[in-house]
Amino acid sequence: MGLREEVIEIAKSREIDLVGLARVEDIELTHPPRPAEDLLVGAKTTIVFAASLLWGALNCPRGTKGAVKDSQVAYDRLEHAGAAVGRYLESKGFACYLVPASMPVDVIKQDGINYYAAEWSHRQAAIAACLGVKGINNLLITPEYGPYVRISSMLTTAEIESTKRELLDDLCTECMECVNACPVSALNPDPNAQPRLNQPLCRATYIRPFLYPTVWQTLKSVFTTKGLGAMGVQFLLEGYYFSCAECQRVCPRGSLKARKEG
Ligand code: B12
Repeated sequence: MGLREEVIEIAKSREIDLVGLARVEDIELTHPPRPAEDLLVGAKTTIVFAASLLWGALNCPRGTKGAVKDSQVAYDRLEHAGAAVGRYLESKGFACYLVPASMPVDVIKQDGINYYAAEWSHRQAAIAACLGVKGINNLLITPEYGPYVRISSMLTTAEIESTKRELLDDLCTECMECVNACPVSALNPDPNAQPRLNQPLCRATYIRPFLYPTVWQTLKSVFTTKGLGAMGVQFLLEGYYFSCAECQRVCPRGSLKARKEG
C-alpha cells in the first residue's frame, strides 16, 4: 500500500468520511493570501478531511443547540484523525502541521472594520483536493453530503500524490435557497462578488439570542438565570456557543434524499 492509501485508511478508521490530497501550489489563495510555506517550511502536500454532520441535528425544530454539539463532535473527529495521520507521517520523517479546524483565528482590520481571518483556508484546500465545489452559500458542497460537512486540513513536507475526481456542475444549482434563508442578508447573490459573505452581518447573528427588544430586557437577561448568565455558565463549562447555520441547513444538496442518490 502506498503512502496516500495509508493516510486515507488511518483517517477513515477515525470517523472521517472523506479524505483528499492536493499539492500546495495547486491551492488558489483568497484574501488575505495565506500560503502554506508561512505555516510549515517545506510544505508540499495538504491532506484534507471532511466529517459529515447529522441531518437531524441541523434540522432540529428546537434550534441549533444539537447542531452546535454535533459540530463540536465533528471537530473532535477531525482533530483526532489529523493527529493520528501526523504522528504516522512524522514517524516516517516528514514534518506535519495540523491547522486548527476553527478557532483560534487572527483579527485583521480593513477600512476600519475588524474581520476574522484564519491562518489557512480549509475550503480552498478542500476544493484543490477535489472534495467539492464552493456553492452560492460560500460553503464547500460535496457530492456525498452537500454542505453538511465540517472540514480541516493539514500540511506535510511529504510529497504525496493528489486525489482527483470529476465533480458534476450541478452540485450548486444557484437555487438561491441559502441567499433567501439568511436572516441578515449576509450572502451576496452574485457568484463573482468578493467577498461573497458580509462577515460583520453574519457574525451579528451569533449574539442575536442575547438581544431583546428593549435595553432593559437585554440588561435583565444578562443577569438572570434564564438569560446570558445561564448561557455564560454553559459557555464556560462546555465551550457552548450559538450560531446560525441557515445557509448550510437549507441547501437541497444536504438532504437525506440527495445523500442516498449520491
Ligand atoms: C472565521 C470563520 C467564520 C466567520 C467569518 C467567515 C468568513 N467567510 O469570512 C463567521 C463567524 C462569520 C463564520 C460563519 C460561518 N461559518 Co465559518 N469559519 C471561519 C474560519 C474559522 C476561518 C475563515 C477564514 O478566515 N479563512 C481564511 C481565508 C483566507 O480563507 P477562506 O475563508 O476560504 O476565504 C474567505 C476570505 O478570503 C473571504 N474574503 C474574500 N475577500 C475578502 C476581503 C476581506 C477584507 C476579508 C476580510 C475577507 C475576504 O472570502 C472567502 C470566502 O468566505 C473557517 C475555518 C477555516 N480555517 O477556514 C470556518 C468555516 C469556513 N466556517 C464554516 C461554517 C460551517 C460556518 C457557518 C455555517 C456557521 C456555523 N454554523 O458554523 C457560517 C457560514 C457563513 C458562510 N456562508 O460563509 C465551515 C465551512 C464548512 C463548509 N462546508 O464549507 C468552516 C470551514 C469551519 C470548518 N472547519 O468546517 N465563519
